[in-house]
Amino acid sequence: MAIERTFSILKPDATRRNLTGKINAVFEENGLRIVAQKRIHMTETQAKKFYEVHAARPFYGELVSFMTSGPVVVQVLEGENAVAKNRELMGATNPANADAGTIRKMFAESIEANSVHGSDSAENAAIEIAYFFAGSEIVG
Ligand code: RTP
Ligand code: MG
Repeated sequence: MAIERTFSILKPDATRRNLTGKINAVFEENGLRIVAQKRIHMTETQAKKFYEVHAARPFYGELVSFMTSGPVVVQVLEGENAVAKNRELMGATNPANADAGTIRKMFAESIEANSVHGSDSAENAAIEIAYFFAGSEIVG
């Protein structure tokens, strides 16, 4: 498998509880390199567009409110099989169903405040990375 990049967000519940270092340590200890990172407060417009795919779902409004409720850390992670590797490290969306040792099992508060986002495909990773980062901000 070639070296790949994925897009990650440390969500407002993680920044609020000062967990960014602990979560980054999980990435780094498992072969993912943080090649871009910045702390931002997402605007409502940004969050709505980012989660547009979920616009028809009942949780969309709450999700947008949650993602704009505090700062987030947006990141580009690089490594072998990075998309799948990150999804594996994150664990299931609902922490109640997440495997032991995953980020969501260790840190998530609820199905919504679940600490991390990770792209679900290489195609979406490229779109999501370009949504938040200029090429010059990514240093591999
Ligand atoms: P993500 O996109 O954040 O990496 O998470 P995911 O693929 O595991 O979950 P997805 O189905 O794409 O849902 C996106 C985010 O919406 C929130 N959510 N809330 N209240 C609910 O039933 C519900 N379901 C999903 C979570 O924050 C989830 O990560
Ligand atoms: Mg998703």
